[in-house]
Amino acid sequence: MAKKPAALKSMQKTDIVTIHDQKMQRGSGGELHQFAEGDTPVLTTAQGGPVSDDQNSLRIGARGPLVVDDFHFREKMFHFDHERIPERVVHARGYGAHGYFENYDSLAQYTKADLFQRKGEKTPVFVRFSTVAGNKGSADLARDVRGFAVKAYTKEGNWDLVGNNIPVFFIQDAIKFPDLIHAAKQEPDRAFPQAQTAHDNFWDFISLTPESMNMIMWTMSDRAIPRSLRFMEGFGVHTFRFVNDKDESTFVKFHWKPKLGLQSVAWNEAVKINGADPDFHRRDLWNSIQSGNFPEWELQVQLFDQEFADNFDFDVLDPTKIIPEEILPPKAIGRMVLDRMPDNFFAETEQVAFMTQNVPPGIDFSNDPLLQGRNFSYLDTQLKRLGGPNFTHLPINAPKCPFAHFQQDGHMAMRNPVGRVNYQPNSHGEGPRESPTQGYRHFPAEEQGTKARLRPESFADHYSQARQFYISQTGAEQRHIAAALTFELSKVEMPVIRERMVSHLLNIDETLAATVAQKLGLEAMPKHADAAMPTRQDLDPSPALSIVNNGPKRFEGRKLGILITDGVDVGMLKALTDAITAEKAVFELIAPKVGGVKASDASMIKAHHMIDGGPSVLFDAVALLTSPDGIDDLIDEATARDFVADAFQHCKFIGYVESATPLLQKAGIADAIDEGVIALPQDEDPTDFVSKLADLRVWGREPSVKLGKA
Ligand code: HDE
Repeated sequence: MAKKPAALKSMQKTDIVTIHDQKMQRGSGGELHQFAEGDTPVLTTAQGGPVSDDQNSLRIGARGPLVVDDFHFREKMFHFDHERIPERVVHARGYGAHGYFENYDSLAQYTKADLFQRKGEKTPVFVRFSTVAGNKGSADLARDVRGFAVKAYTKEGNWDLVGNNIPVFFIQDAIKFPDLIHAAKQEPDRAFPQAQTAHDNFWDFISLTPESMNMIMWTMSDRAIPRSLRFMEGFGVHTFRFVNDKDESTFVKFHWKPKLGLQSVAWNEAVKINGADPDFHRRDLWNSIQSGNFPEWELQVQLFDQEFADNFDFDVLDPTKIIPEEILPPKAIGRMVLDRMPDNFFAETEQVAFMTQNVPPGIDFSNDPLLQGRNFSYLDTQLKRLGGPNFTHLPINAPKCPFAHFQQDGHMAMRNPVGRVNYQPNSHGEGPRESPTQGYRHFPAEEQGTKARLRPESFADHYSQARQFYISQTGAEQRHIAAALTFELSKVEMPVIRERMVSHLLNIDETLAATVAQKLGLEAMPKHADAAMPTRQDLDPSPALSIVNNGPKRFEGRKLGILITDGVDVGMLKALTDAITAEKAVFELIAPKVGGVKASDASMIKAHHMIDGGPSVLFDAVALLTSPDGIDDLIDEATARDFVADAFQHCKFIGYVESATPLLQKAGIADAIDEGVIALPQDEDPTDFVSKLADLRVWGREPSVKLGKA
């Protein structure tokens, strides 16, 4: 017979033992149970029964089999086995926060929607940001569109504006959505690549779908690798309608503009962030809200009438097109502030159900065929994901205004009607009745036509706005688009797909096509893709489309990484961190050891990261505050060299004290010092350095880095 384990023997000797740091008390039968001390609640089953032992399952003899009487074990395991619900078929990975929308002024002229009637009125909101293609556990910095879904709990029911961070979409008809998403996600036989469009199926579908070309310019741009969820725009994409109390309609497009401006990362940086911190965007939103730096967006609308729509170059119902802001300037109508994280991720962020068809009186749909298809899909998907028709009973989905209806029963019904009457009309004089005056009235648009499967002629120009987007970018941004296309297509194994894509690029911009073809090593230039309509060369660039041109010119909300060693000059460190804080930015300290360093005045300064865990990709700019003695701890560290070399390669500002020069040499940049590599002389105020950080990046450095001149 095998010997009893020592731990078991010792347990039998005492009445109170500690297991996994918990005090356990022996019951009358010798069993162990929770030691309920003071007001520590006694652990119970889901049925409320007190639990005596949650560490050991019921068994026959110390080393014998488990027994089925153990209802506590059975219930605990049953519940665990059913903890997961299906992840969203798209936008599976997301992160949400609560906040409010504050209306600037009455919009009664355009809409009767209650939330827009009164100046200063605040409406609670819940926002969920997401990537599209990746699974729930995928990394935040995938090259992808970001979802930007806002649920406003208005006094007349929930309004869901389920948008993206890009104002156009891949397809013009919802019936293509399953194909698009099948092609974008992992290939069905091999189940990879995860959270990436860099594979044959995606580019095959795209290259056979010319209507996607405008969107492709956007997704290959830096918009698809945002630096922070706080630094990206949101768009309702489709044309909607505002309807006022006279039943007059105005077309409207919705745009969220981040107060802290737009910013993205470099592709090489994104790849490294995904390794260093796959939760980079989540952590950033969590940290900023928890520390009281509440992200804010302004809601702007483009308002237009039928006459504008009739005269605009493109069809306003076509979701692959924008209306340039220079042609129709947006009007700011309110602001949204996110100021509270959910108490529980699953209950709120995972279970929130956004539906485009949730609109209050005063907001209506247009005939955009993508929007109309979405209005069908979103209700359907909630049933599958949340398991029944009562998902509106979940607190995150329930309206915050009074509501009354006769829907009843179904799985997990939690709010149940009382009394006899569950229908209307009724003779009891009880229960709610519809209200023709207060109730939602669809805009009485006159529609006519032949029932058929068709695509309007007015949707046929697939290249002109793609070109307009491309020519609106700065040189650096255009380089990034070419590099992204080359990278993605380099992962495509079928040469015919690469060639077909280049044939589309020829219709957008010949130089772009030539660059990509050359970088891919295409043997010969393909012919231009057949186009239903010639590309208009006369569309003016739209400066609003460039991120770099519209940079915030402030460091506010960004993060400086300060590399310190033993002997760091405390005076300088304090001056630098004070200047950063005054800028409403944040800083983190990186040191050879996370325990910290011994500073010039012999005080101990704790670090946020050890050098291996705090690569420079996690920061917007870096400062090297070494000391002549301390530099020895870093000089032979590959991670310290990468810290500096990456910051340089990613075109970041680098501040350095003289003793850090050997590190610049190791990183190979000592001879490539430019306006972004800034000496921080002893006893000089670092405010100048901090004010230069407002430019965010030194994109002019990029070509020299690429050519390996550094
Ligand atoms: Fe979605 N989309 N979508 N989509 N979408 C979903 O709904 C769908 C489209 C967007 O954080 C699903 O609850 C169709 C455009 C966001 O919970 C599903 C079509 C835009 C989110 C669905 C589109 C979006 C979704 C999956 C083509 C930007 C995440 C889970 C007609 C304007 C919301 C869910 C969240 C989610 C269908 C196209 C944005 C299946 C059929 C265009 C932000 O219903």
